Amino acid sequence: MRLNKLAVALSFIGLSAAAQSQTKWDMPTAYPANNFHTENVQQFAADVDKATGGKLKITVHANASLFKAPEIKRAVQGGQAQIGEILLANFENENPLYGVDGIPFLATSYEESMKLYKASKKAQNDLLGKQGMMMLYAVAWPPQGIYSKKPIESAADMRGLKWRAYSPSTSKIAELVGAQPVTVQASELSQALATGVVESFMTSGSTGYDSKVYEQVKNFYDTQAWLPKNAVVVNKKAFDALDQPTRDALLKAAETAEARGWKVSAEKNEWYLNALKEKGMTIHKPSAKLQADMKQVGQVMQADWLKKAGPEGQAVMDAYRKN
Ligand code: PCA
Repeated sequence: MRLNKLAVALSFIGLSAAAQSQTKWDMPTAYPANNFHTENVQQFAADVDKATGGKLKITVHANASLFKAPEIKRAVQGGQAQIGEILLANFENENPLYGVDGIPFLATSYEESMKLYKASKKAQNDLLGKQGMMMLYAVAWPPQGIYSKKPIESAADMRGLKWRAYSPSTSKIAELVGAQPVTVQASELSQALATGVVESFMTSGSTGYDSKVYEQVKNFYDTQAWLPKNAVVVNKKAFDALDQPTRDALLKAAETAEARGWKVSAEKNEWYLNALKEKGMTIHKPSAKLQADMKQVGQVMQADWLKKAGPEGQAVMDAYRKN
């Protein structure tokens, strides 16, 4: 009898120890399940699960189903979610350093975008650190071009257009060309187009494809203006609560996800543009005038950014230019 009781007690202890050693995290993201960033995040979560023998389970909540895109950062900061994927450029109003990869024509290829990432990562991670978070990895979106229902030959043709913005800098572009910005997150873009709330915007071939914009919009101007990045950020307290092997496994999976993500982004860029063509869109090389006008917009925004970002911003810019 006594022995039995002991056995039961021991098995309870065993059970609760097992339950305690399994950690469950929620991971909100803002883009659809079939988006390449989301697929990468899913693979990351699967890698972590495998490497930790199921000790750290990350459940991905895609397509802004748990938190809206601009709310994910605060949710991770406050611990409502332990980990999440954010678009860094969404937080430029909080600190200009977050928005450096949203400046048009500063870094326009994957190679330049990687350089800019390396030049800005520490400054951004320090900011996140002050907010109780840490960046695990970041991956660039494909280059941003202009989608428009109406053909566009120069920036003057953009005057008055109902313009979808996803970030402070995409609103600023609208202001500079005289379009009317409305902020619409990717998960609501299809609907905004279908209901006529917007008729033009800048984003990647990826988001155009994901949102089936080809059903409403026939023109894409391949300006290759900038490559904004998604970053996976973790709540520092949640991270610190993990045991060392689990932390190591998480960091290693993050490193792998970063390399995989950049590769897939570049590979799929062409695929997306071809897919848009197949769906009936015209992929235009922008006219020399349009490209020059947009570069000028970029110049204004870069000068503006440097003014706002001060010496820290200048240091990031210098480090980028130096490489
Ligand atoms: N897609 C996201 C951000 C940048 C991109 O290519 C969006 O349009 O919301």
